[in-house]
Amino acid sequence: MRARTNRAWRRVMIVLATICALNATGEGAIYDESEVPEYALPDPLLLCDGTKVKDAETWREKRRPEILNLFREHVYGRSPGKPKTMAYVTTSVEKKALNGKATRKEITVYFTGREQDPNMSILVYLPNNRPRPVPAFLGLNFSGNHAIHSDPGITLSKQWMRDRSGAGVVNNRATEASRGKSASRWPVERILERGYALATIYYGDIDPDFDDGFKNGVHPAFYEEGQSEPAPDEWGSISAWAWGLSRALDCFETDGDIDHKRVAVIGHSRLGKTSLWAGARDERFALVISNDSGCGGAALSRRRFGETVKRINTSFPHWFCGNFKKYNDNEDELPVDQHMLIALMAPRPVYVASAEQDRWADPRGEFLSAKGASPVYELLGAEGLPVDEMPGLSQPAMGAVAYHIRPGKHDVTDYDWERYMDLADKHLRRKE
Ligand code: GTR
Repeated sequence: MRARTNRAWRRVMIVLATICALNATGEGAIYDESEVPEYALPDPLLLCDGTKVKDAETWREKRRPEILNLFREHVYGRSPGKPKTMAYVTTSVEKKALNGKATRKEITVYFTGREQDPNMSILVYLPNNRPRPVPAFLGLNFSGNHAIHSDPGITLSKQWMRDRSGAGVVNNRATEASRGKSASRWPVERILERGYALATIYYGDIDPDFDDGFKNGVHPAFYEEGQSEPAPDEWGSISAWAWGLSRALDCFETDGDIDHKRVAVIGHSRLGKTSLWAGARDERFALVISNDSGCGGAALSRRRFGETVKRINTSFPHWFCGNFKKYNDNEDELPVDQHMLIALMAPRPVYVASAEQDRWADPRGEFLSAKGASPVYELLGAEGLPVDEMPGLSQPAMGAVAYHIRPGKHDVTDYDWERYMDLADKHLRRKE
């Protein structure tokens, strides 16, 4: 009798666990191409008043600012400009890091110039055998600068971070055991060998990634008198992270090691959404890379494949601006779609990459978005995505708009990095 009751309980628990797992992976999500509803994409080359954009000047002067504003108002939210009183303090320099291959630097950026306000720490590796200033990859990281490499000289982050079993984070703080835990996503030695610097920042320095009504992170430091949360068209966390990336560029403009005119901004997943928004709003980024960025990143919202606008706004209410919630189950009313975000990079090179098993991020939607941006590139005399059909696995297509899908899961791999550096070699390398 008792054994039977136990068995029955076990069955109930298995059913419950299955339901939870389904929820986490997107129960009810569209994973079948035949279920994608019909949709019509807004034309990136049609002004809101219905006029066709026929030349580069009209794109630059009218349509580009129009689209940028639409994304600001309806999707990511407006952020403040460059603060007048920022301060940069170099906190460490090691000229013989990584067995002499690199110079390692750490720089603290004080956003308001005041020590008591939020600040971010930039970790920089510079190749020692290349003439300075060098081109660089700049990207936010998920688990602290110290997690990107086992180099014991990297300062351990003291910031809040999500507890992750096995990642050495205890009570929301990093421990020594977390050093190098994300190293597979950051092939530092290869990046240096190929002649690039790497700069990275823990995204939680800018805004810790949880919904607290914007009490922590950079937002409060920029509230107007009496303001206690962002207005519906003001910055959510993605906009804040992207704003932080621009502040790193400000810092590079003041130092002679990194060539601020040859910086590629890179990000994975939510940080891929962020690198795209950073590249769109700040044209100083010379190359923009979206690794598996999915919904609210490179994937077209109107396809509703995998993660949808409603899903993302429900799971992560702090990522986008308040206005974006109007488009929950209402994607067709969006005045933009994500191909127009990619188009904002034009004519600068942009790389959109997907992973075969990452269906939550809608690889086809990411491809179509890169393709949908291509007419803008062509209008500006640059090469759009040079294929009409979605390429097969590991067959990168590289115009100024580049795309690949590789086998495997939602992650950043060496394959991804090598392709990004191939695109960078075409556009960021000087004949030396
Ligand atoms: C997921 C989210 C995705 C993606 C991912 C990540 O939970 O649904 O949009 O951003 O997180 O950032 O790892």
